[in-house]
Amino acid sequence: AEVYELPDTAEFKAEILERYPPKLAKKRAKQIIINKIENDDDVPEILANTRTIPGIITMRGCAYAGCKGVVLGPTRDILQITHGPIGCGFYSWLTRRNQTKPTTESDVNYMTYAMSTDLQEEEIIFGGEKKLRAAIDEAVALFHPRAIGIFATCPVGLIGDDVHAVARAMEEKYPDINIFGFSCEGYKGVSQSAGHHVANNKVFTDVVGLNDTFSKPGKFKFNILGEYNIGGDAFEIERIVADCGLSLHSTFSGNSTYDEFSSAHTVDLNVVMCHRSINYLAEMMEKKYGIPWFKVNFVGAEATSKSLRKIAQFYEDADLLKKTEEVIERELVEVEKVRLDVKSRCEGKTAVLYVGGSRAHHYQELLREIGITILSAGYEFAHRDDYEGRKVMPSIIVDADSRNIEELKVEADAVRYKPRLSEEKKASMEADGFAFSDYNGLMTEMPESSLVIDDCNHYELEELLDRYHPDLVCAGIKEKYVVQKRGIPMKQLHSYDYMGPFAGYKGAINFYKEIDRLLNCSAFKFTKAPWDESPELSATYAFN
Ligand code: CFM
Ligand code: HCA
Repeated sequence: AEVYELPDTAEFKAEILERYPPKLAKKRAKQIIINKIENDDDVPEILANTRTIPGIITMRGCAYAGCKGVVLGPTRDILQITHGPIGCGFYSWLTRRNQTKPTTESDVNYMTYAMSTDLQEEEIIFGGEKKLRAAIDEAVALFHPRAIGIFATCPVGLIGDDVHAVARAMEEKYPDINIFGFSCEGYKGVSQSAGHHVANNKVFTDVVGLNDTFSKPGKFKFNILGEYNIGGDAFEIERIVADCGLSLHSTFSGNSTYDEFSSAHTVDLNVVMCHRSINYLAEMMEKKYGIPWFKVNFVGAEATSKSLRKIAQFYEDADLLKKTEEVIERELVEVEKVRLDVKSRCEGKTAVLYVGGSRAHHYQELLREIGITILSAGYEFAHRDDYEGRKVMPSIIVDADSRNIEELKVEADAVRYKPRLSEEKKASMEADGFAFSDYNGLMTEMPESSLVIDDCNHYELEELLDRYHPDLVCAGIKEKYVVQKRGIPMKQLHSYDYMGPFAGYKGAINFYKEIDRLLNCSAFKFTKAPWDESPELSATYAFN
């Protein structure tokens, strides 16, 4: 890893903690970590995936967001009904910028609708199941969908509506429609992360495996798990893998359809892009259907090439390997031209990143490619394995908010689903150096003495900006204007600020150019924060 000694990190940490009440300080002390990489990628332990202390301005979202917005949201022909007050459905209405492209076989697209039961006080008092049944009747009459997902919000859980009972009853009424509910009340767990898990479990039990016949042309069939087509990322990945000669069956869930999900068990391989949101499904599909999986990363030009090579190596096919190398060589010509040009203007600049559960790590690759140093980074809701890497890898299936795969009783059906790779074959591939569990965490790849901050809050972010003056901040919409008003360019790594794709080769080019524009735009230097001009606007913290 790169060596960059961020100065006075211990003092900085102590100053932050000093101003917190003792209990909070004790907790945050375990979540603000000064990075240190010892032998064999051993990094310090970090506290993650725990409750945010109430009153803190967190960057996190809720379980409903993780389930409905993140995992199910990007699939176009599962009709999705938010059971709750209208705000939840409204605020998750395409704000994530997950895109889709209906095809001639499947021209249905419900994604542009925000469907909700719009609960009112009356239902909060007397129950909302009747209104949910009516909403399903109405949706069926209007659209006659193949599948309907129902998403529970906080008040629904509090009043005790049973979305699963409603789903079962309505499925009896409409036997040709697959209707399933998600107990993804916002308060479940501590963040979006619990919602991912709820979504994975239900998609696995109620959708995957239902269709043995749907298939796509081509050899080398595989699924990409954890790619959500934000700003068109999946379109770019689809382009590249098709050029290599691979047959992408289903993306969970960017640019996807119900047929692709229900037949996803028919492929040879799953690759996992965002491990945090979908590792559960990869594990369960391996267990039940014998489909091997490994991690890939299509963010960053080098990472993309590495991932393509690994997929090609998995199939052990000479033509595929040759074609893959040709695609890499062809694509890198333009990438390198732009990269070197941009690097000449960005080299030596610094950045901090606080994003979700995998991008704070993935995007470091792209920034490093243009010579930018990462001073600090952290996730909103990742777990320890996402930070510390393979050291804590086994925890992924028995973590805090999991009903683990044993409980789901996914006994392998050895007759119908023969493992794609025999134990012996897998072992011999591993002996030859093929790493199925090649898994690095964010900390193992960050500079020595950089600051790793879990569930970073607005107070800490502002202190950090004052102290270390990074040239660039990467985070989400809640952070954007606080940062830009200070005259620091800010790039949203969730929605990409109306741009994209940023994945794959064309994505890398888009990203380099955008960061170049941001870092070398003089407008930011003329910005004066409103609270500097009118001191009465500056925040006074309760614990001052
Ligand atoms: Fe995975 Fe995501 Fe992320 Fe995520 Fe998210 Fe997202 Fe994210 Mo926003 S699934 S963990 S829950 S890569 S929505 S596409 S950008 S926080 S880093
Ligand atoms: C979510 C979705 C989100 C929010 C982005 C942001 C996304 O977690 O509810 O805070 O800017 O990517 O759209 O992560």
